[in-house]
Amino acid sequence: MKTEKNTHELQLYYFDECPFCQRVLNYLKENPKKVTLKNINTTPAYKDELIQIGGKSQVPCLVIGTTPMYESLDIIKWLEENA
Ligand SMILES: N[C@@H](CCC(=O)N[C@@H](CS)C(=O)NCC(=O)O)C(=O)O
Repeated sequence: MKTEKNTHELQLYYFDECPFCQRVLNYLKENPKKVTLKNINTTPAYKDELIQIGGKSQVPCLVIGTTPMYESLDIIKWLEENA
């Protein structure tokens, strides 16, 4: 159940060819949220950023404030409940 609304900035690291990323992007298309999209293939600096934040380049990764969350289904569930 939704209790408090998230106040952190949200950033989604992804790349287009990743089916797990598409799962999250499709969810966002149908449920627009204030999330900054960062394509790690078209902007290599975003990949470096992602590795700095979470220590790996796995996508999709939702960064909530400064905290990385991996796993597409967990990300969608979190967005449903908090964003
Ligand atoms: N179970 C994960 C799978 C994520 C995944 O396998 N992502 C691939 C791209 S499609 C990846 O980032 N591989 C590179 C890595 O793990 O560093 C999810 O549902 O998000």
